[in-house]
Amino acid sequence: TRGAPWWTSAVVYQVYPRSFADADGDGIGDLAGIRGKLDYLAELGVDALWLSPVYPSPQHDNGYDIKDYEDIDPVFGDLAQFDLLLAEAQERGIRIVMDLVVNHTSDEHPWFLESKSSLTNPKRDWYWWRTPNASNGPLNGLPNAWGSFFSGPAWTLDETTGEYYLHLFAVQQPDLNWENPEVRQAVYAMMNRWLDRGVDGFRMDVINFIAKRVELVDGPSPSLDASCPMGPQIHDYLQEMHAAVFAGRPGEHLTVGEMPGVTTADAVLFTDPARHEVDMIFQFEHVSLDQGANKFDALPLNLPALKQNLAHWQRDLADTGWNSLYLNNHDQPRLVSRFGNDAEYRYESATLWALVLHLQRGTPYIYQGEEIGMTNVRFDSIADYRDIESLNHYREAVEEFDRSPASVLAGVHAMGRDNARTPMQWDASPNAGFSTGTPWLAVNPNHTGINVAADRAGERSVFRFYQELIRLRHENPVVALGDFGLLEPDHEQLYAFTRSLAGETLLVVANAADAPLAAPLPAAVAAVLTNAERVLGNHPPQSPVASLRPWEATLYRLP
Ligand code: TEU
Repeated sequence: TRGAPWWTSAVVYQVYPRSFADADGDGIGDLAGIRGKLDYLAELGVDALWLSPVYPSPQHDNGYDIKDYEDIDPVFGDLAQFDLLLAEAQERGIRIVMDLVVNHTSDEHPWFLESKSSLTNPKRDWYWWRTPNASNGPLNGLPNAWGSFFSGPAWTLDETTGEYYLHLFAVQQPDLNWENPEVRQAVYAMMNRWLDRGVDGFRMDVINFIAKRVELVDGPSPSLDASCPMGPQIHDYLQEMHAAVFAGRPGEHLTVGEMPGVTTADAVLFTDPARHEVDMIFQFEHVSLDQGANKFDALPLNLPALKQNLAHWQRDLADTGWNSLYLNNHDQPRLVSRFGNDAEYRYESATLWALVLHLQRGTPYIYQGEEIGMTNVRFDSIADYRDIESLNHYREAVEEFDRSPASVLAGVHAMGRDNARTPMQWDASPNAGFSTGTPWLAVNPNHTGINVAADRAGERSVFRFYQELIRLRHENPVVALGDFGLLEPDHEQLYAFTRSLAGETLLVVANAADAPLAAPLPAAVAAVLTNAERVLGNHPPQSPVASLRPWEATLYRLP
């Protein structure tokens, strides 16, 4: 891997600060809490932390609604605390990647307060303002038919000036107008200040949405579901950002752009190093396969579809570009509940998906708690939930569409974002060792059995399995850079693939099902298994390999 950027052999760990560790006992996680867990993260072996937003915010969307890009929200600490965290992480060889949320600000950001104050304010054009639609058609005054991602229209009328502003997300998250060069320069200057402070990069929230298809904004447009708002000028913006922020700066910073709705062809353009846009993106195709009409409409997992989709990303970005690898984050259900069996085979299925993901080519992201196999939660009442997306969806579905509360709650159980946001389970004590106060979102009752202390003390440990995977990536160029080849793409329960580099080949063989996979294994897999050396697995070794046990996953090195 000599010459390749550091992140090609690295693993990133996502911290959701609100839910990670609470040092001051107010029930909300904080920077001091994260600092207290740096030794834990160093033991796990991760190379970088991505911190979900810690900037001052009214917290309508847990910090993705920022009112000051230059400071730390008092609920998390202050800039001095931040500098300490940065220094102590970097001392341990752990880099810090910040969340950059610049598609929108909070409606309490001074930029927006100025912008909305009058039609002639110098910052009026920093956001998307439109006059009410004159026709009395179905839009009923709305400038276009876009719906927001958090239910309801993407436009809200502001009384002060009688115009609508655009918000792809919550009413409290007005979209910045990147067509205005002043907006772009203000963002670049802010990014430069964080880099000067010493941070190692940015995860860029819905960054492809900063460029809007202006003809859709102003046209008799389809709803947002039918078409991605991303405009073609996105490439110009990202190249301009690169030149203004990263070019000429010493050190290698990591940039990962979150990009809903993009294809592999888009991704090649975004991540081609020669184009200087971003290092990698978070794509959404593989986490949309089990969603029906909307994201709360959960469908059963179709394994061939999932592995073919991920293989398609592996293939299309093999020569140019780079993949990120993730199966969950703060917006997605827990992977062991969604793709595995979080009851009877929790250890086996958590480690199977870990092996399958970490052995692909790209940079793996671990979401906090994934490394101990944390699961989804099922609160009995919608009153126990905090996520704005789930709450808005519930209200709309029950009150406007007359759906039964039980069926809507079932969707939230399966797909809601609070599944990922319950506090980190450190031990079996009443608040799971997360806080001495009352947690802002209740801990998952299963923390008495599923927690860091229990996992690490156990004979089988998800944490130790992740440690092994991280070590393998650090030490083996074939894991970081090898070519990917999917075997048996149509098989309903076998997930098998090879990685090869410079004459060395690794083989992953996994049975992603509760049922055993009876011998003989498909010929393509059986043939390469002969004489293979077992490197890592989640079941005791068997020799010769006969039928695969439930959720059995093994990594082999081929002779
Ligand atoms: O998410 C963008 C996004 O499109 C989705 O993942 C979103 O969370 C939603 O579930 C769509 O149905 C990013 C952040 O990751 C998310 O936490 C924020 O709420 C959102 O942007 C707005 O900033």
